[in-house]
Amino acid sequence: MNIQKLASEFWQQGFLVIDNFFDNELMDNCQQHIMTHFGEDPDFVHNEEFLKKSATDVIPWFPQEQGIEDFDIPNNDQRLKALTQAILGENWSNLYAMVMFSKRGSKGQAWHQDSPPEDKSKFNLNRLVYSMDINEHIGGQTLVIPATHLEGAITVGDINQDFANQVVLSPKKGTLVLLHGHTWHRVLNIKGQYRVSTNYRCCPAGTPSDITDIAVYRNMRYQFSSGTVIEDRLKQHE
Ligand SMILES: O=C(O)CCC(=O)C(=O)O
Ligand SMILES: [Fe+2]
Repeated sequence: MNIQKLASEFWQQGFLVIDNFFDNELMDNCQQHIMTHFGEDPDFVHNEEFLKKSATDVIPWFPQEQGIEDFDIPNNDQRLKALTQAILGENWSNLYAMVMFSKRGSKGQAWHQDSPPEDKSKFNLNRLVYSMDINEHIGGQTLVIPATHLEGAITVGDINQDFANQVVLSPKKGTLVLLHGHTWHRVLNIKGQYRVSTNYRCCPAGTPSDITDIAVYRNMRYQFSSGTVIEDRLKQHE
Protein backbone atom coordinates (compact mmCIF):
# COMPACT_ATOMS: atom_id res chain seq x y z
CA MET A 1 0.00 0.00 0.00
CA ASN A 2 1.55 3.29 -1.13
CA ILE A 3 0.09 5.59 1.49
CA GLN A 4 1.35 8.88 0.05
CA LYS A 5 0.01 8.03 -3.40
CA LEU A 6 -3.37 7.06 -1.98
CA ALA A 7 -3.54 10.25 0.10
CA SER A 8 -2.79 12.42 -2.92
CA GLU A 9 -5.41 10.56 -4.97
CA PHE A 10 -7.89 11.17 -2.15
CA TRP A 11 -7.18 14.90 -2.20
CA GLN A 12 -7.63 15.08 -5.97
CA GLN A 13 -10.83 13.05 -6.16
CA GLY A 14 -12.48 13.61 -2.76
CA PHE A 15 -12.84 9.84 -2.31
CA LEU A 16 -10.86 6.60 -2.46
CA VAL A 17 -11.91 2.95 -2.87
CA ILE A 18 -9.74 0.06 -1.65
CA ASP A 19 -11.12 -3.45 -2.19
CA ASN A 20 -10.20 -6.37 0.10
CA PHE A 21 -8.99 -4.05 2.86
CA PHE A 22 -10.62 -6.08 5.67
CA ASP A 23 -10.72 -9.87 5.85
CA ASN A 24 -13.88 -11.92 5.40
CA GLU A 25 -13.96 -13.35 8.90
CA LEU A 26 -14.00 -9.92 10.54
CA MET A 27 -16.62 -8.69 8.06
CA ASP A 28 -18.83 -11.73 8.72
CA ASN A 29 -18.59 -11.19 12.47
CA CYS A 30 -19.55 -7.52 12.15
CA GLN A 31 -22.40 -8.35 9.79
CA GLN A 32 -23.72 -10.91 12.25
CA HIS A 33 -23.73 -8.38 15.12
CA ILE A 34 -25.54 -5.91 12.86
CA MET A 35 -28.24 -8.39 11.87
CA THR A 36 -28.71 -9.48 15.48
CA HIS A 37 -29.23 -5.85 16.45
CA PHE A 38 -31.60 -4.83 13.66
CA GLY A 39 -33.40 -7.94 12.53
CA GLU A 40 -34.56 -7.53 8.94
CA ASP A 41 -37.34 -4.99 9.43
CA PRO A 42 -36.46 -2.35 12.04
CA ASP A 43 -38.37 0.91 12.66
CA PHE A 44 -37.18 4.31 11.50
CA VAL A 45 -35.87 6.81 14.04
CA HIS A 46 -35.89 10.15 12.21
CA ASN A 47 -38.91 12.42 12.09
CA GLU A 48 -41.38 12.44 9.18
CA GLU A 49 -40.32 15.78 7.75
CA PHE A 50 -36.69 14.69 7.49
CA LEU A 51 -37.57 11.34 5.94
CA LYS A 52 -39.77 13.03 3.36
CA LYS A 53 -37.57 15.99 2.45
CA SER A 54 -34.23 14.21 2.45
CA ALA A 55 -35.53 11.01 0.89
CA THR A 56 -33.19 9.35 3.38
CA ASP A 57 -34.07 5.89 4.60
CA VAL A 58 -31.24 5.03 6.93
CA ILE A 59 -31.45 3.70 10.48
CA PRO A 60 -28.31 4.45 12.50
CA TRP A 61 -26.73 2.36 15.29
CA PHE A 62 -23.62 3.12 17.36
CA PRO A 63 -22.25 -0.35 18.25
CA GLN A 64 -19.27 0.85 20.29
CA GLU A 65 -21.71 2.32 22.82
CA GLN A 66 -22.65 -1.28 23.54
CA GLY A 67 -19.04 -2.34 23.88
CA ILE A 68 -19.04 -4.77 20.95
CA GLU A 69 -15.32 -5.25 20.50
CA ASP A 70 -15.34 -6.50 16.90
CA PHE A 71 -16.23 -2.96 15.84
CA ASP A 72 -13.03 -1.65 17.46
CA ILE A 73 -10.89 -3.78 15.14
CA PRO A 74 -11.24 -1.63 11.96
CA ASN A 75 -10.78 1.49 14.08
CA ASN A 76 -7.52 0.17 15.54
CA ASP A 77 -6.16 -1.08 12.20
CA GLN A 78 -2.63 0.33 11.83
CA ARG A 79 -2.89 0.64 8.03
CA LEU A 80 -6.12 2.60 8.33
CA LYS A 81 -4.60 4.84 11.00
CA ALA A 82 -1.55 5.51 8.81
CA LEU A 83 -3.69 6.31 5.77
CA THR A 84 -5.96 8.57 7.84
CA GLN A 85 -2.94 10.43 9.19
CA ALA A 86 -1.51 10.87 5.66
CA ILE A 87 -4.82 12.42 4.58
CA LEU A 88 -5.73 14.48 7.66
CA GLY A 89 -2.33 15.24 9.18
CA GLU A 90 -1.25 15.11 12.82
CA ASN A 91 -3.71 15.16 15.71
CA TRP A 92 -6.78 14.08 13.76
CA SER A 93 -9.49 12.58 15.93
CA ASN A 94 -12.16 9.92 15.85
CA LEU A 95 -15.77 11.09 15.88
CA TYR A 96 -17.88 7.90 16.13
CA ALA A 97 -18.57 4.59 14.44
CA MET A 98 -22.05 4.48 12.96
CA VAL A 99 -23.74 1.50 11.34
CA MET A 100 -26.34 2.51 8.74
CA PHE A 101 -29.11 0.05 7.94
CA SER A 102 -31.55 0.40 5.02
CA LYS A 103 -34.36 -2.04 4.42
CA ARG A 104 -35.75 -3.47 1.20
CA GLY A 105 -37.62 -0.98 -0.94
CA SER A 106 -36.20 1.99 0.97
CA LYS A 107 -34.92 5.03 -0.81
CA GLY A 108 -31.25 5.18 0.14
CA GLN A 109 -30.06 8.77 0.52
CA ALA A 110 -30.51 11.90 -1.58
CA TRP A 111 -27.48 13.95 -2.74
CA HIS A 112 -25.83 15.64 0.22
CA GLN A 113 -22.74 16.86 1.97
CA ASP A 114 -22.30 15.64 5.54
CA SER A 115 -21.18 18.98 6.89
CA PRO A 116 -21.32 22.64 5.76
CA PRO A 117 -18.53 23.25 3.21
CA GLU A 118 -18.02 27.00 3.70
CA ASP A 119 -14.88 26.45 5.77
CA LYS A 120 -12.78 23.98 3.75
CA SER A 121 -10.49 23.25 6.70
CA LYS A 122 -13.35 21.85 8.81
CA PHE A 123 -14.90 18.61 7.64
CA ASN A 124 -15.62 15.01 8.50
CA LEU A 125 -13.85 12.11 6.82
CA ASN A 126 -16.08 9.09 6.22
CA ARG A 127 -14.23 5.81 6.49
CA LEU A 128 -16.85 3.40 5.20
CA VAL A 129 -16.48 -0.30 5.82
CA TYR A 130 -18.73 -2.70 3.91
CA SER A 131 -19.52 -6.04 5.57
CA MET A 132 -21.65 -7.18 2.59
CA ASP A 133 -21.51 -6.79 -1.19
CA ILE A 134 -23.34 -3.77 -2.60
CA ASN A 135 -24.16 -4.13 -6.31
CA GLU A 136 -26.84 -3.57 -8.94
CA HIS A 137 -28.84 -6.57 -7.68
CA ILE A 138 -28.94 -5.44 -4.04
CA GLY A 139 -29.16 -1.78 -5.04
CA GLY A 140 -27.90 0.86 -2.63
CA GLN A 141 -24.77 1.70 -4.60
CA THR A 142 -23.02 4.85 -3.45
CA LEU A 143 -22.79 7.67 -6.01
CA VAL A 144 -20.10 10.34 -5.76
CA ILE A 145 -19.11 13.29 -7.90
CA PRO A 146 -15.32 13.54 -8.10
CA ALA A 147 -13.57 16.69 -6.85
CA THR A 148 -16.76 18.32 -5.52
CA HIS A 149 -15.12 18.59 -2.08
CA LEU A 150 -13.38 21.63 -3.62
CA GLU A 151 -16.52 23.27 -5.00
CA GLY A 152 -18.40 24.60 -1.99
CA ALA A 153 -22.09 24.03 -1.29
CA ILE A 154 -23.93 21.47 -3.38
CA THR A 155 -26.07 23.16 -6.05
CA VAL A 156 -29.79 23.66 -5.44
CA GLY A 157 -32.05 21.37 -7.47
CA ASP A 158 -33.58 17.92 -7.89
CA ILE A 159 -32.60 15.87 -4.84
CA ASN A 160 -31.90 12.72 -6.89
CA GLN A 161 -30.68 14.20 -10.18
CA ASP A 162 -28.43 12.16 -12.45
CA PHE A 163 -25.12 13.93 -13.17
CA ALA A 164 -23.00 13.08 -16.24
CA ASN A 165 -19.83 12.93 -14.13
CA GLN A 166 -21.24 10.89 -11.23
CA VAL A 167 -19.31 7.74 -10.35
CA VAL A 168 -21.16 4.61 -9.16
CA LEU A 169 -19.40 2.72 -6.36
CA SER A 170 -20.26 -0.96 -5.84
CA PRO A 171 -18.22 -1.84 -2.77
CA LYS A 172 -17.76 -5.51 -1.89
CA LYS A 173 -17.49 -7.25 1.46
CA GLY A 174 -14.19 -5.99 2.92
CA THR A 175 -13.98 -2.82 0.80
CA LEU A 176 -12.90 0.42 2.44
CA VAL A 177 -14.23 3.69 0.99
CA LEU A 178 -12.76 6.96 2.19
CA LEU A 179 -15.08 9.86 1.40
CA HIS A 180 -14.56 13.54 2.20
CA GLY A 181 -17.68 14.88 3.95
CA HIS A 182 -17.90 17.79 1.47
CA THR A 183 -17.83 15.50 -1.59
CA TRP A 184 -21.35 15.34 -3.06
CA HIS A 185 -22.71 11.84 -2.52
CA ARG A 186 -25.91 9.84 -2.47
CA VAL A 187 -27.10 6.23 -2.06
CA LEU A 188 -29.40 4.51 -4.58
CA ASN A 189 -32.62 2.81 -3.52
CA ILE A 190 -32.41 -0.67 -2.03
CA LYS A 191 -33.73 -3.57 -4.11
CA GLY A 192 -32.43 -6.49 -2.06
CA GLN A 193 -33.42 -7.54 1.46
CA TYR A 194 -31.36 -4.86 3.19
CA ARG A 195 -28.20 -2.78 2.92
CA VAL A 196 -25.57 -2.17 5.58
CA SER A 197 -22.50 0.02 5.85
CA THR A 198 -20.42 1.08 8.86
CA ASN A 199 -18.85 4.52 8.96
CA TYR A 200 -15.82 5.25 11.16
CA ARG A 201 -16.07 9.01 11.04
CA CYS A 202 -13.13 11.19 11.97
CA CYS A 203 -11.93 14.75 11.40
CA PRO A 204 -8.77 16.85 11.19
CA ALA A 205 -7.37 18.79 14.16
CA GLY A 206 -9.36 21.94 14.89
CA THR A 207 -12.71 20.57 13.69
CA PRO A 208 -15.54 20.72 16.25
CA SER A 209 -16.88 17.32 17.31
CA ASP A 210 -20.42 18.29 16.25
CA ILE A 211 -19.28 18.96 12.65
CA THR A 212 -21.83 16.47 11.23
CA ASP A 213 -24.78 18.02 13.08
CA ILE A 214 -25.78 20.02 9.99
CA ALA A 215 -25.94 18.30 6.59
CA VAL A 216 -26.45 20.10 3.28
CA TYR A 217 -28.98 18.70 0.79
CA ARG A 218 -29.96 20.17 -2.58
CA ASN A 219 -33.25 21.37 -1.03
CA MET A 220 -32.28 22.21 2.57
CA ARG A 221 -29.81 22.37 5.40
CA TYR A 222 -30.87 20.00 8.15
CA GLN A 223 -29.81 19.99 11.79
CA PHE A 224 -29.94 16.55 13.38
CA SER A 225 -29.67 17.61 17.06
CA SER A 226 -32.78 19.79 16.88
CA GLY A 227 -34.50 17.73 14.17
CA THR A 228 -35.21 20.86 12.11
CA VAL A 229 -34.78 22.23 8.62
CA ILE A 230 -32.63 25.29 9.31
CA GLU A 231 -32.60 26.52 5.71
CA ASP A 232 -35.09 25.85 2.91
CA ARG A 233 -32.80 26.23 -0.10
CA LEU A 234 -35.57 25.83 -2.69
CA LYS A 235 -37.48 28.82 -1.27
CA GLN A 236 -34.46 31.07 -1.63
CA HIS A 237 -34.28 30.23 -5.32
CA GLU A 238 -37.96 30.79 -6.13
O1 LIG B 1 -23.36 4.15 3.20
C1 LIG B 1 -22.75 4.76 2.32
O2 LIG B 1 -22.25 4.16 1.35
C2 LIG B 1 -22.61 6.26 2.39
C3 LIG B 1 -23.44 6.83 3.47
C4 LIG B 1 -23.23 8.29 3.74
O3 LIG B 1 -23.85 9.14 3.19
C5 LIG B 1 -22.25 8.73 4.76
O4 LIG B 1 -21.62 7.86 5.33
O5 LIG B 1 -22.11 9.93 4.99
FE1 LIG C 1 -23.26 11.15 3.85
